[in-house]
Amino acid sequence: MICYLGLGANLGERAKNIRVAIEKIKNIHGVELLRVSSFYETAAWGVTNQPNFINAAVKISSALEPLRLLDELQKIEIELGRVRKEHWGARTIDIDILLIDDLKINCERLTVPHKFLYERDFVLIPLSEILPTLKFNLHGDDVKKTFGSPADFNLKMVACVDKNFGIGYKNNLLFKIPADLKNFRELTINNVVIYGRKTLETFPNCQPLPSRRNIIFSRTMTLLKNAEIVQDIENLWQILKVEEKNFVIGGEEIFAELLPYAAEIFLTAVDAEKTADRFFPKFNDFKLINKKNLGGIEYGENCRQCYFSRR
Ligand code: A4P
Ligand code: MG
Repeated sequence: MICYLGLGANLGERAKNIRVAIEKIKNIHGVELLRVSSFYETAAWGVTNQPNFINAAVKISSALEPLRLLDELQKIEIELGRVRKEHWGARTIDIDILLIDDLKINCERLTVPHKFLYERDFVLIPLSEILPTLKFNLHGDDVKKTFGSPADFNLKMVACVDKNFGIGYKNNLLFKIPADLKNFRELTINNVVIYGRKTLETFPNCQPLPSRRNIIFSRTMTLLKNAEIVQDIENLWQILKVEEKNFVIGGEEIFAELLPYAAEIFLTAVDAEKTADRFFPKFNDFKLINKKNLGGIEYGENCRQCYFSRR
């Protein structure tokens, strides 16, 4: 089932609460996070004598029964709320189920579509960003885009894949095609490259890539010259800059972790089949914008750079 969730926070580190809640949603067994909206600063709706909210929406696919999904989301609210409760004495995150496919549910614990969905701009504006076909009317409420969403970083993914989306075998890339490497360099040079420790180990002398800001995911490494190390995704969001171009370059786990937050994919598709043990994750929510032949001697016309962007 495809579900859309609305998130809101008006106490504590509001944007962080929402980012952490989104990571927790991503980690629910049976749930796959597909897409995250921008974050919006919104005036309190209903009971108005309270601080402004940050609101956002996410798209997930869920294998859980709706009430089980609600259970899991409420657990996350409690986890985040309880921590905050000690400091602030109030709940700091609200997660609502907005839509589940075309289902209509009306039971004691759950109403879907959410009963006030069409009455609140703080829900409609983020939701319509990730569900462009939504039909709705706005009410002129105070809702302003703000920074703080992982979507602000417009993450770009770059990989070279075979016919089966294989990217690597035994800790090595499947392909080292000069035309593709040149293309990779042109894309990433003077920009940011984000990757995992195992990818670092495939580079010459295990050294960061020159003339680029290197950000490496590692739980064991703490220091490396010409690189910044991040332990987790929240750590990554804190050091990225919206004005930089941020390229995610591998490997499999890092692609899978960051795909829901990505805006663009540059895939070099090689018309060949290789033995692989690492793959680029499946992606649906992107559309092919253009294809160009990269040429080169080895694969000639069968090596194409395909550029995808969010639908
Ligand atoms: N429930 C029924 N349907 C749903 C659904 N589709 N999704 C039940 C989630 N829960 C649903 O919710 C109360 C009960 O609603 C749950 O036990 C569940 O079984 P809650 O989250 O415990 O309490 P709440 O959030 O205070 O109540 P409610 O009615 O969900 O309030 P809302 O609608 O969430 O409104 N202004 C701005 N700018 N931004 C906001 O995010 N949020 C609220 C809270 C008010 N004003 C706001 C915002
Ligand atoms: Mg609620």
